Amino acid sequence: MILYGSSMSPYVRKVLACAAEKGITLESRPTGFRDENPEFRAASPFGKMPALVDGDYNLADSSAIIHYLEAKHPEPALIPAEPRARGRTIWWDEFGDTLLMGCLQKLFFNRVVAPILLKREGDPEVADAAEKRELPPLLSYLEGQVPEGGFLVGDRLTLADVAVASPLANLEHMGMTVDGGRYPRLAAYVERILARPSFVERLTKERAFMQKVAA
Ligand SMILES: N[C@@H](CCC(=O)N[C@@H](CS)C(=O)NCC(=O)O)C(=O)O
Repeated sequence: MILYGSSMSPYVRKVLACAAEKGITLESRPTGFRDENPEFRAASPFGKMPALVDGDYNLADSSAIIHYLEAKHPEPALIPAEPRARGRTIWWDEFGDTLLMGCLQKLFFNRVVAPILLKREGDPEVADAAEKRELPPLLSYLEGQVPEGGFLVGDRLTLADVAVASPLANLEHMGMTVDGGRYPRLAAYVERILARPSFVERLTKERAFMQKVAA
């Protein structure tokens, strides 16, 4: 199976980490922002990453892809079957994709993607306003929800943990961290999830990439 997209995108990183947790090998084919690669475009009708190609089957959208992988390779399960646990897991996936990403992409686009990757001006005011006004309530909510040890849903890793930790990995690429003084549980939780082998290899490559492009 081929996965198009750069893991600098939290959506792509989420799929790669879920696949790694399930022991699925995905051939990662990095694409740039609004990439015109025809195979990628055929798999992603609106040009958004990630997109999956599995033989003659194409699928875009990180959550759709993860549900597909889960159905194809049920074990280990990342989406619990028990109704309440499943509902919560999907809530966290949605929280990561819309609320957290809705805020963080304003920071990442204007501070990294536009000025460093696209070589055009970002809008620092949009990024600053998102950091000041939108991010703190999201982090405070998470601080009250994440466990001291363990996982967001049940007693093992699920899509919920991957979906929440993946966007927060981009903070480091902007020279930021989850402030351990203000959000101690969250800082420890994110560090714990991102230290899993399913994230580590990818994050190491991303750090090297950031060092290269920001030099
Ligand atoms: N809901 C989609 C969102 C994908 C998405 O917005 N990806 C961004 C990168 S982080 C993208 O490709 N943006 C390009 C564009 O909007 O044209 C998913 O979960 O995969």
